[in-house]
Amino acid sequence: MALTLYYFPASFFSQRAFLALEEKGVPYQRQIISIHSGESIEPWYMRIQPNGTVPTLKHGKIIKTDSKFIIKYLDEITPDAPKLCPDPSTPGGDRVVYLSELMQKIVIEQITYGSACHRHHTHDCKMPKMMNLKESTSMWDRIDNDIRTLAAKYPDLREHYMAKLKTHKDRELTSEQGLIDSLKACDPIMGEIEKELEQKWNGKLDNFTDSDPWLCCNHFTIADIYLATLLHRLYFAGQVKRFWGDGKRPYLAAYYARVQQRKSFQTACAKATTLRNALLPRYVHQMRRAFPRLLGYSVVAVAIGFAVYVQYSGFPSWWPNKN
Ligand SMILES: N[C@@H](CCC(=O)N[C@@H](CS)C(=O)NCC(=O)O)C(=O)O
Repeated sequence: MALTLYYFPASFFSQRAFLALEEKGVPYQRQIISIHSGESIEPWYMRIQPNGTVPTLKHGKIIKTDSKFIIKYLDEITPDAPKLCPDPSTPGGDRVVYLSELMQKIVIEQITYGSACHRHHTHDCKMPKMMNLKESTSMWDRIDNDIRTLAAKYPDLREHYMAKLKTHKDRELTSEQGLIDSLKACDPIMGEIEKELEQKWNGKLDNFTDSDPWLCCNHFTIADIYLATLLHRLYFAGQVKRFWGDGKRPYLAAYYARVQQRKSFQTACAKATTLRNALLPRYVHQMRRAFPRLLGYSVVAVAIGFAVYVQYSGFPSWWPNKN
């Protein structure tokens, strides 16, 4: 049975699921859902993911939403592969649970949008310039208006649309204070991870081989998926200097350099976060959405052009019935 991942390449939580699929090496398909132009709130998508968020994994009739449950599900369907979520009673298994829950506490959406909108809190921010405060605010306002329209049009989905509006309102992703608070709360978590790596790697900061451990275990686990995607996002948000730049946390710096060599990371994170991947899906979706209207305009324009032509020059010779 085919696996399909609905995702957005630049989305943090999508990258977790994408990386897990690449780690597992199972065959699967991907379908981009543009979260910035309202594709994730289209009724067909809300019917499979009522939160209207990415990622979602479809496996035949089974639908898994939320990156954490997708990762757990991949363990279930690949019983012979190393576990991304090892049993907490196995060596390192308890640390996997503890550290992945710790990283879940970071409000990454606030750091992402906040950094893009308030660049004076960043250093060398890689987020597209058009994700500035004005553009981001008007983008979220536009999406919220679309949600209201869709809630009125699709009564069976109204409850989900209203819940979605509320989450958008509660988060206020573009708030500067929200960014400051989230960065502050992230710092001790990065400190704990640095300590964990120091104990695990014991002075080793380069020339890693396959036999060297990862964050908690000898193999790559969900804790590594969370850390790899987190460091990559902080790099994009221009937060390297704050958290591990200038020799501040050498193990985190070594970890990020090491994970960039990993093939799964290159596919799911590095190649996925190009400017093209961040912006193109939005335009493709907008064009697709506008297509019926553009087609309508074109038909009307051709009809008017033809009528004007007939008025001045008569029917063309190929016209079947000239009477
Ligand atoms: N807890 C969910 C979070 C999913 C989520 O918030 N995804 C973001 C993209 S990173 C999204 O779809 N945002 C669009 C929106 O909230 O409208 C998970 O782990 O998958």
